[in-house]
Amino acid sequence: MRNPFKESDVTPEQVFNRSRRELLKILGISGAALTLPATARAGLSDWLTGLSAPPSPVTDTRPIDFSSPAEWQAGLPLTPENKVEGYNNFYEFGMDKADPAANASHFKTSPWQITVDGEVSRPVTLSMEDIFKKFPMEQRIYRMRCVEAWSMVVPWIGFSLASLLKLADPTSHARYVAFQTLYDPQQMPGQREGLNSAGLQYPYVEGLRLDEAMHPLTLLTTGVYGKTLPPQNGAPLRLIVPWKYGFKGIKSIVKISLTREQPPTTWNLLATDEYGFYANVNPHVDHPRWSQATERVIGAGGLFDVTRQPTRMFNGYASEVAGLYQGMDLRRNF
Ligand SMILES: Nc1nc2c(c(=O)[nH]1)N[C@H]1C(S)=C(S)[C@@H](COP(=O)(O)O)O[C@H]1N2
Ligand SMILES: [Mo]
Repeated sequence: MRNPFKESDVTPEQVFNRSRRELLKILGISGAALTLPATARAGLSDWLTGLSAPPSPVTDTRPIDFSSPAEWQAGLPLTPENKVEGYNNFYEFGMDKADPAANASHFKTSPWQITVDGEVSRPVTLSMEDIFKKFPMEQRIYRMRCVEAWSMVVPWIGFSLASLLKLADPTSHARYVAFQTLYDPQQMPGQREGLNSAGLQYPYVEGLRLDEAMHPLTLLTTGVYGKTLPPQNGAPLRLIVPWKYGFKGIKSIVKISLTREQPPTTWNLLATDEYGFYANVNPHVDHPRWSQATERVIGAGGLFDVTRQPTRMFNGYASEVAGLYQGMDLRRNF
């Protein structure tokens, strides 16, 4: 597969001198396409805005103590820090890749509490201070693959979600885990804008099957690049499930509920045919509007760096997680 837009159609000069709207015209995107929901434009705005993400603004991150277990240090070239922290999806803070870094810098992440409830024998509410006291932090270098067909390699810091769930002690009825982002329209402009924020319903919600949630790779993430998460990356606590598309990695979590039934998930609520509950990275199952066979590598390059690589089954984690889906039709359970 190739990039849907011909680089030869646009020169760097044009890119820097023209408005986005004009650029869309050059690229042959009609006026009608501009009124499509953001989901339909995701790949496009991605291409237009992300490749030269500016350095991220300074936020009040602080260093974290962590170990670096050898098994998680995958010898992969890291995506530069300014891209990880300047090229984001966090629709509560805007729809373009540079918006979250620009708009979330004053997001108040302290004090912060997270509650684990539902089908558990010991519901718990923890502050971030409790979290750092109770759970030793580990650096884990994971591949990250967005459903929009771009990818990064990120040195996250966090701990296995399983340790937190064990603390709450799921009952025998627990089959799924539901996650919820903070709902605070005062702080999160996207939550005030309704349809202007891609039509997503807020708070952002996500979910996993209990066995997926208990898998050692599933990371509750508190930091990146040696320090606490910047707001645009989902401070102070977000989920990372490296074998699934990035949208499963819900940010700024305040609530985790163990449930009997499969919980609703934000992108699935918006477009059921396009974003499934499982969202396992799979090069053989295309998105209805684009191929998932390859991915654009977000690297150190500039605007016209369009390095692509093949996408791997389960994002390269098949030997660890394929067993979770034995006997399942992955085309139906996309
Ligand atoms: N609450 C919330 N969580 C979210 C999103 C969002 O818009 N809101 N975007 C998701 C998507 S589509 C991706 S690819 C990742 C991006 O994470 P990053 O910006 O840290 O790379 O966050 C996910 N988590
Ligand atoms: Mo994404």
